[in-house]
Amino acid sequence: MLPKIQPGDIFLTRGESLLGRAIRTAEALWAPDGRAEYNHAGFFFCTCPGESIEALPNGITGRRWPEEFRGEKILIARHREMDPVRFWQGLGRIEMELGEPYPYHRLLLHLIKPLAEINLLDTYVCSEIVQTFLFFAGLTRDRRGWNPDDLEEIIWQGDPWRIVWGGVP
Ligand SMILES: [Ca+2]
Repeated sequence: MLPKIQPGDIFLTRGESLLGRAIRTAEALWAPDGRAEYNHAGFFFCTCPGESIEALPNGITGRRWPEEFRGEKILIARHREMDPVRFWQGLGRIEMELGEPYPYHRLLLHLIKPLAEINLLDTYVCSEIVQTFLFFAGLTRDRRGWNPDDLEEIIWQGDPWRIVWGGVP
């Protein structure tokens, strides 16, 4: 049974492309547990049908849940304090990024994690889109560049995060 998505739910996905595998390998180098399950992140902005906002290879755009996620391992999580006001505050900032190209150069910075904590151009890889959304929603104060594994580690710490769904749709 697939979950009912709420605006502001965030997700992590695992892709088997060469790039996805390369990202997980780089993440694992810096991971506290030495492994990385997911290489991509985004959030949902609408309930039914679920529509996402993500930094994808064709730019900052969206996909439709669950059709366009089929075959990908996904973990969906919800912050206890996400509400309509916070959601619109976060989305208001991310709307400025829609249609922007994918910042491939920042993937290189993420190879050396401390460098990824510097973001002079204000461009975002996938997990940084989620992080910026949460920052402007007032749900994190951390502005150092997160990768998808950082996000997973945060989610598994539990409250205020709760897993909504995990699996392969
Ligand atoms: Ca990990």
